[in-house]
Amino acid sequence: MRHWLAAADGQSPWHEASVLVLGLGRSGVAAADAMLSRGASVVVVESATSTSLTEAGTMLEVLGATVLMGGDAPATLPEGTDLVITSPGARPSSPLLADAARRGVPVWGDVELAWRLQQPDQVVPWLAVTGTNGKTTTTQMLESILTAAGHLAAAVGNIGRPVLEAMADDVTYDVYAVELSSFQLHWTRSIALHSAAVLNLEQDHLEWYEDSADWSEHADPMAAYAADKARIYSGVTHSCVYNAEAPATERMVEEADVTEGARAIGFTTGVPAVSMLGVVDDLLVDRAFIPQRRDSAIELAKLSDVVPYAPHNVANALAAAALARSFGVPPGAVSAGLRALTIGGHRIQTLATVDGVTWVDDSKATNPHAADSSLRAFPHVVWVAGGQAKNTSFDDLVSRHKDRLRGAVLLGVDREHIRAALARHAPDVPVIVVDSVDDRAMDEVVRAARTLAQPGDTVLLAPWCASKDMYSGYDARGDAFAAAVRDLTAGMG
Ligand code: UMA
Repeated sequence: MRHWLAAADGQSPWHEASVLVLGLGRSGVAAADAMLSRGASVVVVESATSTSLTEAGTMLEVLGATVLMGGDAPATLPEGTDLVITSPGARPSSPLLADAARRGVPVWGDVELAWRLQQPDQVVPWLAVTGTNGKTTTTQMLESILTAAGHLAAAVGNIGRPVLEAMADDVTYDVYAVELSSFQLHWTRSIALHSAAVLNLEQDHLEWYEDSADWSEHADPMAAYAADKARIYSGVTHSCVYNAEAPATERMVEEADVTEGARAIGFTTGVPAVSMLGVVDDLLVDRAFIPQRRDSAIELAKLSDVVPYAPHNVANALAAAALARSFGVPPGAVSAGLRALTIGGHRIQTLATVDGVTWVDDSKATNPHAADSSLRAFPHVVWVAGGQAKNTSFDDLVSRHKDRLRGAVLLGVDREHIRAALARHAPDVPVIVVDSVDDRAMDEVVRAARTLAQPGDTVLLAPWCASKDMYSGYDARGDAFAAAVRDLTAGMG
């Protein structure tokens, strides 16, 4: 291993390094490109094959990489590998990463590489967001607020655009709004961000962590997942933003090794204490970033500026505002930024109200906590759920929401798990299980939901589960739901 790698940065002699990049997705391509442009010798390994992967591989070969795909992908590290840069989806127990661990070869994620490469001469402040739910929305809100304040900001990370890609842009950004997943945080080593927020901590992605006993100091998958989330606070220089209504996030701040002088800033959908942002009457207020915080607060925005309005979105807006205020954004930019934002589809999106029944697409609710937030927003619900449950448990939330359920329609590979939880905790709620898995399944789901709904009810697609058992992603699932609702309601109303 190169002796300089432990402290490597943008000025290190990368031309001496042999780097293996695992995965040819968006992060892998950005990482390979960054390493090639600095003169490193790069091997890219990709276990899958497809036309788009072949195209990406060919492009990197032209730039000088060796690309090993499909059947050519090795299960052990090529001799002489100094460093592995992994894609977030690759699990620590995958053969190459396990081999790297055995041989003591460092493994970083693309986020760690980006952090190091911008040191020490092109440092753009990072305001980062993690949490089980709301990350993408909060990052979008943050970017919008920063833009409203006149900053040149880029929304990067898990939101879809690797930080390395933005670093290669022709412009130099004032600040990055960075969404970080637990997978990305797992492979960080040296990050010390300007400010960071953990929005909440609930069960998700436990399949990634199911063998954590083999590669982490936490044998319990949930503890390993939480420990990765908590890494975001490591070394923070300005503000560690936590959810005052989620004690696990506050504990992460208490236990974090931050830079001296960094502050803990809470957010709450109730009245804020000192050093918090919160809600008073119909206003979002700041009692943290003003000199008079002991006895007063200032207005940042109105509740009606938060679109779509739902309690968890108010929490997201407060977290985004806290990060922006930590960066010095003036109060007026918070309301302007929130108002300017158009949130992506499939997030509590109202599709239609016909014959008194409202149809809502929250296909993005892919885990129990997101489904919980979604269900909370409506008093009487015909709940459409199912897909891949990712080892999460349905019991708590089913019993919490049983009184608001008019009925449930279940689909997807783990539908029987949800049916069993409903039978245990809400035996009086009528349930229709759709066994079809083809293109017409969603039509059946929507027709079934209509038979259960009464005027005033909401039919809510909040699946609790990932979608890949039946669809290419949550967006395709939401589109199928919206199309089926359109077909059903076309002649009604
Ligand atoms: N691969 C291997 N070997 C392995 C594992 C993976 O060769 O052992 C290959 C796969 O075949 C694939 C490639 O690696 O072709 C890339 O895999 P990837 O999905 O990990 O990475 P990217 O395409 O670079 O996308 C990643 C994030 N994906 C995941 O975390 C799974 C994207 O988040 C992110 O937007 C992107 O980087 C840019 O930062 C997506 C996501 O689903 C949206 N994130 C999860 C979530 O939000 O819940 C965490």
